[in-house]
Amino acid sequence: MDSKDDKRDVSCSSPVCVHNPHLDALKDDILYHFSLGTATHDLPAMFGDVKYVCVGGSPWRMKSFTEFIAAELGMENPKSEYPNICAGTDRYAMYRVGPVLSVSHGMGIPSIAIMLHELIKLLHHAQCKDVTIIRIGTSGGIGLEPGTVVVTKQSVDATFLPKFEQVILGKPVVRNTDLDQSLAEELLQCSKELNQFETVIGNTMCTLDFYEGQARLDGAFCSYSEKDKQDYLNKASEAGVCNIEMESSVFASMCKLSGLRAAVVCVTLLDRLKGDQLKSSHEVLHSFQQRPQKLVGYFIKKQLKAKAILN
Ligand code: R2B
Ligand code: URA
Repeated sequence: MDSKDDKRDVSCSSPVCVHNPHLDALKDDILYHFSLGTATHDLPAMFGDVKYVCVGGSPWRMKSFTEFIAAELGMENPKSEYPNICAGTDRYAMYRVGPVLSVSHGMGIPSIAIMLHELIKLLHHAQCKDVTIIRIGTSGGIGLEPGTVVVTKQSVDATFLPKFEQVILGKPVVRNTDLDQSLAEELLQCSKELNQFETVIGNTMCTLDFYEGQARLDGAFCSYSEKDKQDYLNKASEAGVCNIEMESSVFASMCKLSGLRAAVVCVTLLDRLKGDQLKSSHEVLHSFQQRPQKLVGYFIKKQLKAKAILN
């Protein structure tokens, strides 16, 4: 099967672009996995002033991110209650404080892709402008001290190429996985100012699986040797790969198509050159997972201060 490059013109009149002529014919666009819709909810009133969207795998983590951001921005509500906007479904969770929306996406490309289709339509219907979107997550590092934060330069596939392949009507379509380089640099600068943990900019490999897909030796099945694994991870490292996770490629490609300024910020939980199993204590893993939140919290606060929205 030949693959085709998706070189469509991404310019469009809306600040958050959808490229789908069929949408105009829908009387009610039902965002099924959010339990929201254009006929049942006033999306511009609910979301029109959102400026930052942070997405991450776990619903619990995205709620705690909202609580953290509320405290950072001095926008805590007196009861400290942040209702799940998607309470009508258990597929994804969504929280909001001030201009910051926080949404969970589950694990893997299919799960985040479904969420992003509906999130991009939500931002489009709500007529949001100047939105920055950041994925905060976890990853396996290559040759980095565990706890290092990686801001993704390029998301690459399992052959180390910066592309995402989507099968459409039975044919593979190749999409670009470029992320916003100036945003990555701004985040790196924020980490220097925060001065609490090591942060690097590097390539992130996005895989379809946590075990065989990431060259682990501890899955239910494994047909390769320790040396095969080390050779593969060393090749990844030579290609500039600093960490491995499971969502960045489709995230980058969909954000690029919709014209969203996007970044991926993941902490490394272990060094994959030294092992496969996550042996650190719950406390250590928990504190590592807070690092992307802290960095993005600092970034948002700095930006809002510069725009004189905060004192
Ligand atoms: C990082 O962690 C998850 C797997 O444990 C996956 O969602 C990812 O990208
Ligand atoms: N998430 C991954 O996808 N891989 C790891 O090794 C750790 C977290």
